[in-house]
Amino acid sequence: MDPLKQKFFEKSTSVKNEIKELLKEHGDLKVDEVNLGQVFGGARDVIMMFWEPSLLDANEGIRFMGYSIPELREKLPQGKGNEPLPEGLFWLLLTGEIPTEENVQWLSEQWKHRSKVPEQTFKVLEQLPADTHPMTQFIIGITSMQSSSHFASRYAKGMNKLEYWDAVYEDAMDLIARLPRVAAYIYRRSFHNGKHIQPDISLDWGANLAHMLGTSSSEEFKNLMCLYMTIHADHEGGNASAHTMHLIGSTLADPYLSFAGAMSSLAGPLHGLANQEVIKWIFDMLETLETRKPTKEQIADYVRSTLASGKVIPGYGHAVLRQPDPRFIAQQRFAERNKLDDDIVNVVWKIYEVVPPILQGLGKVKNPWPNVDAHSGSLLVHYGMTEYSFYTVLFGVSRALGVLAAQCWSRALGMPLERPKSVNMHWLKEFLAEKKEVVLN
Ligand code: CMX
Repeated sequence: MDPLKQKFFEKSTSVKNEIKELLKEHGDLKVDEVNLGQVFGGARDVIMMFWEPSLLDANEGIRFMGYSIPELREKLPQGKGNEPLPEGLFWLLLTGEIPTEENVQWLSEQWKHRSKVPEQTFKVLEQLPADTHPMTQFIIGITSMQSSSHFASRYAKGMNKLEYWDAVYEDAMDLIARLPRVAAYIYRRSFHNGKHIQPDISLDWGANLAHMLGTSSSEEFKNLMCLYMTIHADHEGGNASAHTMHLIGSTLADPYLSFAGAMSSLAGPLHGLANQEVIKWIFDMLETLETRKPTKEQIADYVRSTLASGKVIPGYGHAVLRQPDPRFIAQQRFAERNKLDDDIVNVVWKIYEVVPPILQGLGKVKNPWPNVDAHSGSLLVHYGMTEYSFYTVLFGVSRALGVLAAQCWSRALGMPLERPKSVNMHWLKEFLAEKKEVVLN
């Protein structure tokens, strides 16, 4: 057994035993109550899922296995620059331990060995018009690799359920290893006339992705990709892409199919597609205002006109967070540390000063602060990637780390088919009538 698999097996077995004991003693303990507002309101805050790799606090932001983003930027092994290596994050999500330099090097090598993308994937992608949305191409690319799923083939041969986690682990490692090449291939065929850049096996996973994208050969861009891939990886289990992954995986559909579903969720503008919407909105604003250096007053007017036309301000608000997103702040720190004097980055920072009070003034927005998507596009533009319809693919490559680690956990812990309850109008009316009777009596 490889060292990461061995460590994950030990860790997940101990958590599994803990859960068994916990359920034996406290299985009936109430952890939550659901009100009618939540039934109709997208199940906000309802506790109904176990997701070991990360936990989101409304004020503090995300913690990966207990570590905040600033802590991870300090503690995880770094590449050539001073940003954490995504390999280290994946190791942490499976084991709960900060890896050593040796551990991440081993993982980097593993992913290189597993990175060959099946020929059929390129052939399938080539059948699509080059202007097909990159997320559509990404989802098709992922499903085209499904025939190499260890889980699917071992299941078909009658795999013992105690081995599910092992097969998911193998698929997770293969998929993560291949995704940078698939993503870069889509980018180059869509926006660079199919002039592809071959992988550089001397580079780590994130740097190699930067290299294959080819918009900037700078070390800074490679560092940015390492940071980007680390901070977008996971955001506990209830967000749409993670939850979709969890739900599909619970049917024992293999990781390729589950991940393709997760990416369909990520492609919605209220979720991951917001990163493209932010830059599109900024570009439209600058074109309308005929300047690359708008004043705060000009931005405020544009924000108000967006709201007046019944649209949201992309990159602002969150279903859980109630403070500026630490992932936004991490990107701001990156720009400051690298002294990026960039018009679009400066516009993003000005928007950050202007938007929160306006959203607060509406009196209904629960979180007026920026989320991760408010900043990411401006950094990509700085390093030459202006084709914003591609941005969500990058989010997706990163999100693979979190949701695939979580799927290893789900199968190791023997999580069952997910099946919450829904109700209809007839049920609600009867329920309310019964309640009224109880109150009157
Ligand atoms: N601009 C304008 N109005 C907003 C808003 C924004 N950025 N954020 C929330 N609101 C509005 C909602 O549309 C809602 O209005 P109605 O009652 O008229 O329908 C009201 O404020 C209350 O919403 P909320 O409880 O504060 O927020 P939700 O939990 O319902 O939604 C989110 C969260 C992210 C979908 C929402 O804030 C939004 O649409 N933001 C813009 C899109 C975005 O940036 N998405 C990315 C999120 C991060 C990610 O997943 O990548």
